[in-house]
Amino acid sequence: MSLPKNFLWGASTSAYQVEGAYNEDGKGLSVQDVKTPFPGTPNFNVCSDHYHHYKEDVKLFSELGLKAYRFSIAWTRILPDGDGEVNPKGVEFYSNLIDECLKYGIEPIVTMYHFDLPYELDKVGGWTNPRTMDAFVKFAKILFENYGSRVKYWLTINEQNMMILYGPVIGTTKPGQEGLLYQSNHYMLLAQAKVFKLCHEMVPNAKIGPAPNISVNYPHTSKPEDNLATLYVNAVRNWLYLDIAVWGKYNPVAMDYITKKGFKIDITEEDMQILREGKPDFIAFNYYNTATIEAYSEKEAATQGDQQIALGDPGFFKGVANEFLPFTDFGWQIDPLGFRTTLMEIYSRYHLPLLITENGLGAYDKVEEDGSINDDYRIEYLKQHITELKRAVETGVDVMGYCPWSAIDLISTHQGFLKRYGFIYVNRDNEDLKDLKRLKKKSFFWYNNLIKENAESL
Ligand code: BGP
Repeated sequence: MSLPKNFLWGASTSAYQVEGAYNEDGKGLSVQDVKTPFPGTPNFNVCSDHYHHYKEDVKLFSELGLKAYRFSIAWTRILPDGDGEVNPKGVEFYSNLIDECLKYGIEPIVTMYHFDLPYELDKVGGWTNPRTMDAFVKFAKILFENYGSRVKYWLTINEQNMMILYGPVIGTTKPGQEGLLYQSNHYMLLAQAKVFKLCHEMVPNAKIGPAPNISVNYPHTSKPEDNLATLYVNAVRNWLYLDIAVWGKYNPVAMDYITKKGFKIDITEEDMQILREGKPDFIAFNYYNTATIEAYSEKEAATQGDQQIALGDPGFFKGVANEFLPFTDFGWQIDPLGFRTTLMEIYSRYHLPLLITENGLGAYDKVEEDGSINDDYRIEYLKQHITELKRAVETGVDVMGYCPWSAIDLISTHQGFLKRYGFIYVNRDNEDLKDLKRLKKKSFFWYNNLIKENAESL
C-alpha cells in the first residue's frame, strides 16, 4: 500500500519554543515570556534563535526534504497587546518566513495560537473574558488578509484540550481561574468556530482544522468500572473537542463530568448556532502516546500528570502505567499501535481527512567527537509510528500528512534543552547559549531518505 504522491511529509515547531527574540521588533509579551520556568530550565528569550536564523533553518528544512513546515505565529508579534494596533514588523517576519518556505516548495501549515496568549489579554482574565474570543477572531482576520493567498493549511488552536486539562503545567491557567475552566473552554470553542467560518469566507481555497492532542485510551482491566472510567477519559480528553469542532455538539459524557465537577458554563442558543456554523475541513491532531485508566474512588487523593502522563480525578478516573509498553527517558510510554487505533477511531467517528501535527521522541542527544549525533532511538520510534500510520491508511483512513515534533531542537515545555526532539541539533544547553550552531542528526538523513521513497520501504 502506497501513500499518496502529494502526502505532506513535514515537521513542526511552535513560535514560543523556537523563535526567541521575545522582545524584538515590537513584539509584545506573552504568558510564556512572563512565566517562571521550571527549576533548571531556561526562559524563552532566545530559544533556538530561529527568528534570526530562519533563512538558514528553512534551507536546512529543504535539505531535509520537507514538503511541509508546520509552525505557529506569535500572536504578540502581530498584535503586541493582543487586540490593539498591528505591528508591521511582526507581519513582515511571517511574510518572509512563508516566502522562504514557498521558495523551496515547502507548504506552510500555520498554527494561529500555540500556548502563547498575549500577556495583556491574560491580565484582564485571559480566556475567562469573552474579549479574548473577539481578539482571537480579529487576529485571525489579520492573518487571512496578509497570508491567505499563500497559506493553504490553517490550524486554529494547538492542544486546547491540554491547556484545559494541564493548564498550570503548560503555563496557561492562572490560580484562581479553575472554576471558570470550562467557561474559558467554551469561549475558545466559540472563537474557533467563528474562525473556521471566517476562513471559508475570506480564503475559500484554504483548508482549516483544529489541532488537539488525541489518543484513544485503554481500561487497565476488564472490570466494568475501569471501562466506564475510560469512557469518561476519552470523552473529556478527546471527543468533547472534536464533537464540537465537527458537529457543533457538546459530548454528553463530557458534559456529565463537567456538571458533576461543579463547573458552570453559560451557553446560549446563539452560541450553539455559532458552533454549528463553523466547520473544519480536516482534523489535525498531536499524538505521543495512550493512557491506561482505572476507576478512581472519591476517597483517594488527586494525582498529578502532564500532557502525556494521565492525571487522576477522584470519582472519575486515574491514569496508571501500562505494563505492556516501554517508557521514554522522560517517563512517557511508547505506543505505536495506539497511534493506529487512534487514527482509525477518529476517522470512524468523523470521516474527515486527518493530519498529524505532532509525534516524536524527546531524548537526551549526544554530540560525538566528530560532530555526529546518533539518534537511532528516534529513528526507531518514528519508523514504528509511520509503519502504523501506513497500516491505518491501508484500512481506509484518509491521512493528508505527517509532521513530527520537531523540525529542529527547541525548548521543551518541561525540560528545556535537556529533552530534544529535532532532526537538527541546536548547539546550546540549559545554562549556556554557546554558538547555536545547527548540526544534522542521523535521523535527518534517515527522514530525508524516507520522504524521497515516500516510505515505500516500511
Ligand atoms: C505538546 C506541545 C508541544 C511540545 C510537545 C512535547 O503537548 O504541543 O508544544 O512541547 O508536547 O512536550 P514537551 O516539550 O513537554 O516534551
